[in-house]
Amino acid sequence: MLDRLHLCVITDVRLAGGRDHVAIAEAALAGGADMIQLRDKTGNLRDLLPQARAIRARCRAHGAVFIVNDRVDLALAADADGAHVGQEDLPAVSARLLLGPERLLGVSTHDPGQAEAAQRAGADYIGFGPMFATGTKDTGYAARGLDAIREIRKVVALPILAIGGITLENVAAVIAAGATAPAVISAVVKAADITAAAAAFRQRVTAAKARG
Ligand code: TZP
Ligand code: MG
Repeated sequence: MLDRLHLCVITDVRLAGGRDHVAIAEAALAGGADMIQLRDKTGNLRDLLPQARAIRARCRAHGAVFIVNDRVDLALAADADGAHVGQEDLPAVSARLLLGPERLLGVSTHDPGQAEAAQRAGADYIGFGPMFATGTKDTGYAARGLDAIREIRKVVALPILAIGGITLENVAAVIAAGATAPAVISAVVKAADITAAAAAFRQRVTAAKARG
C-alpha cells in the first residue's frame, strides 16, 4: 500500500501562518495528500493528543495514512497508523518493538548504510534526504541530490519518501530517480491555499509515475 503513495504532507505549524495541525491536515487531504505526518517539536503531549486523534479520524475518512513524527507514545495513544523516527530518536528496533508488527514504522535516513540498517530493523518505509537545500530543518547533512536516490534504490526495496527542498518544479525528477513519493513541508504548508498546493503536487507525482 505504501508503494502506491503519492504525497506525504508534514504538518509544521511554525510555517503555517496560524493554521493548526488539524487545519493543515484537512486542507492537504482535500488536495489529495495520501499520507499525513504530524510533526511538532515543542507542543506538549496533552495538547497534541486530541489533535492527533482528530487527524487520525480525517485520514481514515480519506483512506490516507497517518504517521506521528518522533513520538511512538503519541502514535500509540492516538491509534495512528504508525510512527516515524530519525537517527536521534528511539532506535528503529525499539520503535518496532513498541509499535508491534502491524503499525507502520518510518525511519529517516541520509546515506545507503542508514537505509540498509533501517530495512534490517524492520522499517516499512524510509525517509531519505535532504534532497535539496532546505531552510526548514538543519539536518547537518549536505543536499543529497538525485543520484543519491538512485543509489538508495539499489540497496533497499522499501518505499522511499524523498524529503528536503522538494517543490513542484523538482518533484517529477525526484520520482523519476526512484523515489516513491515526496514528503513536503514548506512547499505545501506555507502556501496560501494548502489544498491547491497539495493537489498540484498530487497531479505532478501522478503524471511522473505514469511516465514510469
Ligand atoms: N528532514 C529532512 S529535510 C526536512 C526534514 C524534516 C525538512 C523538509 O522541509 P521542506 O520545507 O519540505 O524542505
Ligand atoms: Mg525525529
